[in-house]
Amino acid sequence: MAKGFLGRNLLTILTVVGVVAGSITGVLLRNFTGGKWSDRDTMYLAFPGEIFLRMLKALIIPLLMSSVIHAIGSLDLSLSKKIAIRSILYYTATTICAVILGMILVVVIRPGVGGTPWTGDKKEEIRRDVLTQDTLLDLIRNVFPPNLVQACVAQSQTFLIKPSNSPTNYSAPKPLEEWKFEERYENTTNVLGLVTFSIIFGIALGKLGERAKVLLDFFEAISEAMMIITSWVIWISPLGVYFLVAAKVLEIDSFADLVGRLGLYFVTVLLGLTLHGFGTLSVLYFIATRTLPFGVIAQLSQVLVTAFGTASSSATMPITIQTMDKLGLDPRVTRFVIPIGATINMDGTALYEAVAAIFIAQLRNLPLTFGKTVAVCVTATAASIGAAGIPQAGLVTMVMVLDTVGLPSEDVINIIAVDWLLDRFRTTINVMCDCLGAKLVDVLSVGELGEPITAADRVNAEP
Ligand code: DAS
Repeated sequence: MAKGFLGRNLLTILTVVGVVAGSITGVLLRNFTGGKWSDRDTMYLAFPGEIFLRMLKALIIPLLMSSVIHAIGSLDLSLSKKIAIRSILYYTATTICAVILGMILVVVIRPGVGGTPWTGDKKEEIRRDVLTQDTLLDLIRNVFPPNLVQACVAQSQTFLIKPSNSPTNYSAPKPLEEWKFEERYENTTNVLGLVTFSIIFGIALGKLGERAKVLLDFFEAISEAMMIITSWVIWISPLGVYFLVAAKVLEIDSFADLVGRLGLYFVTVLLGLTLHGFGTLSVLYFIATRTLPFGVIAQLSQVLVTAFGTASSSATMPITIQTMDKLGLDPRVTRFVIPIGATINMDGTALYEAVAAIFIAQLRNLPLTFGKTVAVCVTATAASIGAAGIPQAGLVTMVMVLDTVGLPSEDVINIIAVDWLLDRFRTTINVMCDCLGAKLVDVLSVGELGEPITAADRVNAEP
């Protein structure tokens, strides 16, 4: 029993150890040196952690595009356009509601506001200047370009135009003060463009039917390979977290203040997930079916506990589908809604990413205009569509959200200490939302799929 628990939660335990050890190291260094660490020393200390973050960033594009293209391209549109339209409408409505709820809560509760004035911007600039002068470190850094496509473009530019024009440091977004909404929005569009292209390309492949099977298998293989690589990289997180936390403790002005703000951030996300899971989803379910979903939720206990324990929508899927069959849903609906939902419908993740990005901006005392807040929410929605149903996938795409909206992606370290636990809660809401979606579509599709069948009928009917 204990061995099983340890095996299932080893990564979580190691990550917590990494956070605690990093905090102790940072505090000890701070005391022994009287806080006289230069920015260069802090950057060297954070350097292994930055390599970890760059590895995560490099995963985003292949993981995001392959999972969305395969998920959309595998939709069986012949089954019933109505089921597909109802499912996509449900996913869109619940994700938008989640992001708006998250935005309202983090703007009202303001967990990051009033914290120690974050002097990191200047330090960020100094750090980056320091690094670009150290060709050895820069060379190592660029072995892990944060964005493979951007790296390819930049590299091609070095051949096509004067090298001085090519960015020597891909990951240095402008500090928020220099953030022009139009420019950042263009960057946001790039990320959105990736997700939008993937959805449209997936629909086109779906229309090709058998002719596109090989290509869909190709994208499925890429998606699964990227999930394997992501699970490998995530195993480095305890080490990456250790160095990033130690460096951050040295940089910040008040450790106690950051811990307090982190607690308020944790409560904000948890409140949002709870309100969304038992409030918003219930209202949407009632509007569509004139019944409340609490009876259905009560029958999902095994699914929700599995989602919380594994922190993975994909790993929970077999239990989810089996439970939906036991509840008597039409298997044709379940096998349509659940797999797609586990890939592109992640309300918990969308809410968490909107809250986290705005919390990080608040920590830096950087006022977000309405337009910039909208850019954060739009990017958080796109990131949740692209996040895979595996542990801490939301952390991977969080880095993309920060990069896209102009916040230094290293700031993800401010929330990494509690991400392993929030991941479990947001995965539970992700799965709950998928189950309620399947039940809602099943209720609305009664009589439209010809003879209603249950999994039992299907098993009996099979030769
Ligand atoms: N763990 C992801 C899932 O399986 C969610 C996330 O990382 O945000 O749904």
